[in-house]
Amino acid sequence: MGETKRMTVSQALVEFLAHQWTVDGDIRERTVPGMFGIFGHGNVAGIGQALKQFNVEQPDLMPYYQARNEQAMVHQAVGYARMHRRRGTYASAASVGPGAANMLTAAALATTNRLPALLLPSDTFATRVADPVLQQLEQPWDIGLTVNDAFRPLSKFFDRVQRPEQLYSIALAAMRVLTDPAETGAVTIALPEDVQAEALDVPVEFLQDREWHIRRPVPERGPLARAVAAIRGAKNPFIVAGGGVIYSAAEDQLRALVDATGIPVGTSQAGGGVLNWDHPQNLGGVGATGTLAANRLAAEADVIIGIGTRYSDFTTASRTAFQNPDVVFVNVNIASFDAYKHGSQLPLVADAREALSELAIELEGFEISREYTERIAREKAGWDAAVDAAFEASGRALPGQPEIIGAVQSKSAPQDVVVQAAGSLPGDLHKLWRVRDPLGYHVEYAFSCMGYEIAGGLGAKRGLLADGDDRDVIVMVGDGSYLMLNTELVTAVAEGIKLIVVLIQNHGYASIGHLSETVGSERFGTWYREYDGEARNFQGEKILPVDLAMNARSYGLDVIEIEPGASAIDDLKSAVAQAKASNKSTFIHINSDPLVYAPDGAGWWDVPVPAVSTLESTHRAREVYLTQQASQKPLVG
Ligand SMILES: Cc1ncc(C[n+]2csc(CCOP(=O)(O)OP(=O)(O)O)c2C)c(N)n1
Ligand SMILES: [Mg+2]
Repeated sequence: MGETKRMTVSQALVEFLAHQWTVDGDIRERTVPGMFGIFGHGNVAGIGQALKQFNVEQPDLMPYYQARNEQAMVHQAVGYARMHRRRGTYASAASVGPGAANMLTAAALATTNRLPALLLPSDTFATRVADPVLQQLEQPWDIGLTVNDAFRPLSKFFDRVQRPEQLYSIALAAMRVLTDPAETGAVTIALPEDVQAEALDVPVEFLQDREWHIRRPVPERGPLARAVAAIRGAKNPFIVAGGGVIYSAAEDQLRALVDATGIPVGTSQAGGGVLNWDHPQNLGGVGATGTLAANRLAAEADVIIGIGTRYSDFTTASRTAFQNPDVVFVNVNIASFDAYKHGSQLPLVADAREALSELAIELEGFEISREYTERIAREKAGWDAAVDAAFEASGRALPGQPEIIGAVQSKSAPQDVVVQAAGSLPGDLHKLWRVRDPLGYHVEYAFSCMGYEIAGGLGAKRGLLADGDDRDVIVMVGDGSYLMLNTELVTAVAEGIKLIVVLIQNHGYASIGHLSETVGSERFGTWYREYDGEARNFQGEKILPVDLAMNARSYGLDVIEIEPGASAIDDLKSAVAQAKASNKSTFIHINSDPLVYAPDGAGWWDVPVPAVSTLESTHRAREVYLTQQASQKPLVG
């Protein structure tokens, strides 16, 4: 046996993680540049001691960061990973039981978004000598089961270090999945608290620098030839670009292809930024929250070229977006699961950048017709005018969300990053936000998790700062999401990390309220109002005395409150400019009218309406639902 070092499992794991490097072409960076930890029993001694020891001996080895909630640790890791195009992410260490369980939501978010996050939940004793310990889940039918088993369905990799010697194989397998573009997501290593503190003789080889080269598989020749033949035979092809284009850093290759061929592009939420908003071929968002321009052309297209998209129901408008009866799908995706969606017979299982380069070569000389080009220009101009109109200040005391977005957009710099996740903002941003940078549009809409906004935004800012990039992160957040998880503002203050937060106060759920109305449930439970004891609901007039500006001020942020009135939009513009000029975090509070909507993009979202009901509103909604459902294409693939 070669040289060894006597250390605990935790010390070995931390030192191992510090020596992992992701390599992508010329870029080489730490795969795990730091670790979050909220300590309790389970990790205060094991991982906590290891971090302390390294903090004393080699402070740069594994920087430690605090968070206020375990869920928010993982959101930050995901925000960072997205800004680094999946090359790096943080580890998140939690104590046993509730600390670990708090990470479940965020694990699902990472996996759903195909973004890497390394989770280190502590487990109860492997020896079970002191069972049941504080916070241990006891299941009489399986005594070995712990809270951490709930990570299994949420993780792309899960294992538990039951014996110290297992660390090597588990750590290596975890890193492979974390850095594999087709498999990445939540990677969970459960660490029993006794094992964390046990010693072993670690081969020095395990602790040396190790490189993980991002795989970029090229398309196979046969599938490529078939895809090219289909595209060459197309009259009106249409590209659906997703997050895979950005993670693969394939924007230049996409632009080259559409410049040469004229094929128009619609983007998913994760694909926002693949082309500048004003590129003539960029029709903006496609699907349920898409633009009229993209949705009209997607509906008629004979060949859909999906690139790095999961084809979520929002992207496909619940399988109503592609109405050409003869439509075929060419799907470029590194994950075969996605490449075969829509029953595609033309899958290209490949890296987006490699596939786009090959397609550009093979499609040389192919161009869409003049007629189609003119149609694209017309539809785009029509939508651009609709956005201009939506951005115009209305002068009403309570501005609508579209004009608020317009004001924020007008004062943000082209490279600034807008962060959002849930509520009515993702849909409005998808339609309206004019993306001017590949990383400028950060809307988490795979899991659409309320509470991601501030934590994810902080992670995104960390990602920028790690590269010495000082552009602003602008978190736009609704009152509902804010109330669900806002405490990472304290973390931002503690580390002096600058965020700009625009809080849109509309006293409830504009999004689900509108949805509730369209499905016949009359906004039940979607307002934040004083409880009406007689009616036994929260539907009354009395809004709550909650003051979220004061809340943010209490955390130590600079706060700007926009007073309702004719000048609210101008005041908002000045506030954003002031926030940008500051080097501290600023919280901008604005009241908004939840009943003002963005222009219609003719997208549909399938949300089932009850088949029988005693309510007239539900009957009416059911009738509309059945008509819309009729255009849904049956599930194939
Ligand atoms: C954790 C979580 N719970 C529930 C939902 C369902 N949901 C989506 S949007 C929304 C309301 C969001 O309210 P707010 O942040 O105020 O935004 P608004 O709709 O007013 O724009 C809810 C409850 C969700 N997306 N995430
Ligand atoms: Mg709201």
